Amino acid sequence: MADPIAEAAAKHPAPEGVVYTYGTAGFRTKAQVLDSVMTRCGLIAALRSRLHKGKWIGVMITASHNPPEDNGVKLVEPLGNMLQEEWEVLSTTIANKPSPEDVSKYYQEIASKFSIDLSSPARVVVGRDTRASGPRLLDCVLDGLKAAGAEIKDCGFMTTPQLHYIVRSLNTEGTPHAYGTPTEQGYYEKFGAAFKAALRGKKPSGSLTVDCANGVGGPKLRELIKYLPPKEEGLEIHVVNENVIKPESLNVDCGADFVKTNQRAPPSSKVGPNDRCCSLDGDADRVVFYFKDSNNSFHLLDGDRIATLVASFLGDLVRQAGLADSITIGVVQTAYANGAATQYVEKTLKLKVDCTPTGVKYLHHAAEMLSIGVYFEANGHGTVIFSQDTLDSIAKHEPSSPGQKEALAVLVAVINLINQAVGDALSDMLLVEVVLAHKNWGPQEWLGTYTDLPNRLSKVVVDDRRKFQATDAERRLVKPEGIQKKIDEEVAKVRQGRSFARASGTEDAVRVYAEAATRTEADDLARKVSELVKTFGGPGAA
Ligand code: 16G
Ligand code: MG
Repeated sequence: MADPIAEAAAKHPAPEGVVYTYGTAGFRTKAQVLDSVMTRCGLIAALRSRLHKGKWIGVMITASHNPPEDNGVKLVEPLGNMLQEEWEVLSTTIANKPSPEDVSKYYQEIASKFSIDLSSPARVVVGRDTRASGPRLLDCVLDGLKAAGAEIKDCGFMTTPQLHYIVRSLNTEGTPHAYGTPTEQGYYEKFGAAFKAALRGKKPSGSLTVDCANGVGGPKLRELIKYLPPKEEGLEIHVVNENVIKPESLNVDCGADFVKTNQRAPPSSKVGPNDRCCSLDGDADRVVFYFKDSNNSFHLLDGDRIATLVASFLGDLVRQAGLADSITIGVVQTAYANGAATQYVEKTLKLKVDCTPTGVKYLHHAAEMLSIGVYFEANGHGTVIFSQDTLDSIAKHEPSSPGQKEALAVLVAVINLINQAVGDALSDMLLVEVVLAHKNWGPQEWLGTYTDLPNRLSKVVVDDRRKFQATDAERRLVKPEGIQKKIDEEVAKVRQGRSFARASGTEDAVRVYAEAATRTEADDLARKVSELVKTFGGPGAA
């Protein structure tokens, strides 16, 4: 008897000798070795949907900020969050099955383990970024989905957050928690209207130049602009690096990762002093801001800055609306957050800070425990989530003065402007603009809230990064034995020192972060800790 699962797997055989891992943000590697993985992810998505009683599951084909020749795939849960960890393991296992028959057998095993009825409906929605390998890899996913008998919605080009939005909207349609109209147009309508409402007639000063990394964010931002107030009343946006016709230019000398890593504007950037700029990454789920001052010095306003700006604004709104007794705000960061940002949140804003391991899913999860959880990685991934209790308190709150009423109106509009399904560069960008407009701030005032400690991020290539095992939200190493004590000794030698080393989740390397009171001390500390990592991770080291 024909076995459609094995047939689909046979159509896209696994290359020999490649080991795949569903990492921090899905499978991600050279596009040429991903065909088999795509088909198998299609199978997993169909199973996952059936386990969720036919709810829509998302499949996003993207490699985010990686070079143009890479690609990847990640799965999206019904409410728009990242795939549950147990299923990351199942995905890794099926991706590494050698033969089509093994794939089919494992597919059946998952079905019986979770009592999944393979004849029940499965629904999967697929999106992709603008990479040249996208169409071929999409076909591979579709072959998997068809073999599994899933209903398919192909959204074509999408930013990652747009796909998350559509998944969540499809699954909440017609319920009291309906997220939005489950179409791309619905996305623009929702966020465009919320931006206008949140501005409440305030006009952002100057203009904003948006570097779209030559990725999918470019055409999608062009579309979104049509739904924003005209520039005379609202925000004047200049779109740059939007060449999606030339996929080999994706993320090259532009985009959020370039700006954050090199601490400078893209070479193509032609803006004047104090002009606000921001850069998206290749799938537009990450954004950083920056500007040059009148001395032509570059200043980065990264994820830490977005978190502090937004947390302070939300704190003010909650207080002004008379809701401070029932709602508390917390900020979630990773160890990469600058020590000065953490201190500013704790001491100046007087808000609680949680620290989690690197990766959006960890921050998102921690933020879900808070009534208002503001989470951002320094690299610009992040959003704000509001608990159901918080949303209910806001909905039923009766303002007792015109001031309270106004603050409440802004708060409600801001909630609609935030993509709670996942961090969204376009929605985060509009949110920042709203806050700056309300505070009547330019980038200088924003930068002036606190002074970053000088810091250095280095990468050390080691024989086996798995030797490096971290604890305490990746702030300390438990393995290799003895290394942490040596790191502590180096940290103690510099003023305001802090340093940690962790194995990358996306590359075969160990990353070292160091900060200190001065640039020289920070650089020195990074160098010393990198040397320790080399010694402890070198050939023959335990
Ligand atoms: C992935 C993660 C990002 C994290 C980065 C760390 C998502 C969507 N993306 O890009 O959050 O900052 O990996 O990379 O979770 P690293 O482990 O190589 O340092
Ligand atoms: Mg990305």
